[in-house]
Amino acid sequence: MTRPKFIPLPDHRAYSEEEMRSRAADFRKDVGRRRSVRDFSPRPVAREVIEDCLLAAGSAPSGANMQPWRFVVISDAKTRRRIREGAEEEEREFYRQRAPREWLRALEPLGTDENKPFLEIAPYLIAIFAESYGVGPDGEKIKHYYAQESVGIACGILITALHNAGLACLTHTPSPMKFLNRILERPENERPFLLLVVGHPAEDARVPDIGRKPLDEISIFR
Ligand code: IYR
Repeated sequence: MTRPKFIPLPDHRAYSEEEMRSRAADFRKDVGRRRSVRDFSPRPVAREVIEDCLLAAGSAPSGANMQPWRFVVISDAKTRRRIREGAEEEEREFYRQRAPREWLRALEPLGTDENKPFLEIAPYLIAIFAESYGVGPDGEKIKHYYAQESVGIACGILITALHNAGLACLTHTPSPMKFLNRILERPENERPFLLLVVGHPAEDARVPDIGRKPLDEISIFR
C-alpha cells in the first residue's frame, strides 16, 4: 500500500462576492463567443501557444489521476494530406451510405458534407487519443478508469484554452477514426477520440446561424 501524501491546496484564489459575479459573467460571455469554425486561414500559429493550451488540457481531472490522454500535433503538410484523404474516404461512405436519414437531417443546419479541405488549410491538427489502458516500463498493462470521460473533459479544456488564446477550432470526428492510428503510428491501447482542427479563422469565415439552449432548458435547480 502506498501511503497518500497531502500538501496544502496550492494557489487557490478566493474572490469577493462582487468579483465572483463579474468573473463568472465575463467568462460566460467570452466563452459564449466560441464557435465551431470550418473556414480556416493558413496563417501560422506559434508552437508555444499550442503547447500552453495542451498543458492546460493536461491539467484536467482524470480517473485515478491516470491522465489517459495523448495529443498528437500535426503541422506537417504531407501528414495533413494523408489525414484528409483518410477522413474524406470515411466521410464519403458516411454521407452516401452509412448515415441514417435521421442523422443526415439533423446535420442539415450545419451544411456539412464529405469534403474536408480545412484539414489541409488550418496550420494544426491535434489528434486526441484516449489510452484504454496504460503500459508500464516492463510492458505490463495498467488499468485506466473512466478514460473516455477524462479525455472528454481534457478536450473541453483544450477547446476553451484555444478560444482564450484567440484561435478557432473544429471538433471533427470522421467515423470510424482507426485510420489515425495507422497514419500517426499510435499503438493499439490508444483509441482515437477526436480530431481537432486548429488555427485562425479565415477573414471571410462564415458559421451556421444556430443558437444555444437557454438556462431553463439545460439546468434544473432544486
Ligand atoms: N463526421 C461527419 C458528420 C458530422 C457528424 C456530427 I454528430 C456533427 O456534429 C457534424 C458532422 C462530418 O464531420 O462531416
